[in-house]
Amino acid sequence: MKLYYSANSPFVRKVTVLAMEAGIDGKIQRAPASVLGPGSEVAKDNPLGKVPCLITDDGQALYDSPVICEYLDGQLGGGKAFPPVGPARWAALRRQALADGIMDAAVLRVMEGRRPENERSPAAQDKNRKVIAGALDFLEAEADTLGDPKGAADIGVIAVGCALGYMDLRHGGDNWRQGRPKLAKWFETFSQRPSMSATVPPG
Ligand SMILES: N[C@@H](CCC(=O)N[C@@H](CS)C(=O)NCC(=O)O)C(=O)O
Repeated sequence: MKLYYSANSPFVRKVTVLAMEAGIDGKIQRAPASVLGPGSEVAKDNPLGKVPCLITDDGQALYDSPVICEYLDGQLGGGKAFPPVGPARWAALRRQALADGIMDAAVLRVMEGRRPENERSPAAQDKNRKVIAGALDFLEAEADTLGDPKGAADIGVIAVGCALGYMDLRHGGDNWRQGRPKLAKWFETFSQRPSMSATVPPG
């Protein structure tokens, strides 16, 4: 299998953490994609021009990260990270969606900050900040349900860990831990999992 990646992408990190937790990371070769978007090399396989994109051994291109994670877990990893149909599954998928939403808004803030100053939208930045803050508040409120940060990790908590890691990487100035002590404590221990410490983004 081949995984198109960029080193700091939180979505790529989510895929790698899941693969490590499942013990199948060694089956994945990595292809750096430094240029993204239309016309890029990855766009030949993923018309959206985004990473992560996984090319399976039978030549199928899979995207986006939730699809890749479900493939790796279900096809090769023994199905530990995606619970079977039932309440635990919907809770894990909903939590992944929430964490992916934090990542989306956090990435948009980075992209916006790279635009020429006269093209930036303070309203868009403000909206993305509020989206992130609201989602983090929600996670703080449900922090007691995140489970043992040293125990089994489903796709929901893996995604939350990667979203928080990306906040530290790109938006440290937000001080997301402030006012969110339970989430901060959970993340402190979750970050120490070998899959998390091995995938700290270089920045
Ligand atoms: N929903 C996608 C989001 C992936 C994404 O936004 N990737 C970013 C890198 S962090 C990207 O490739 N951006 C390139 C672009 O938007 O042109 C997923 O879960 O994989």
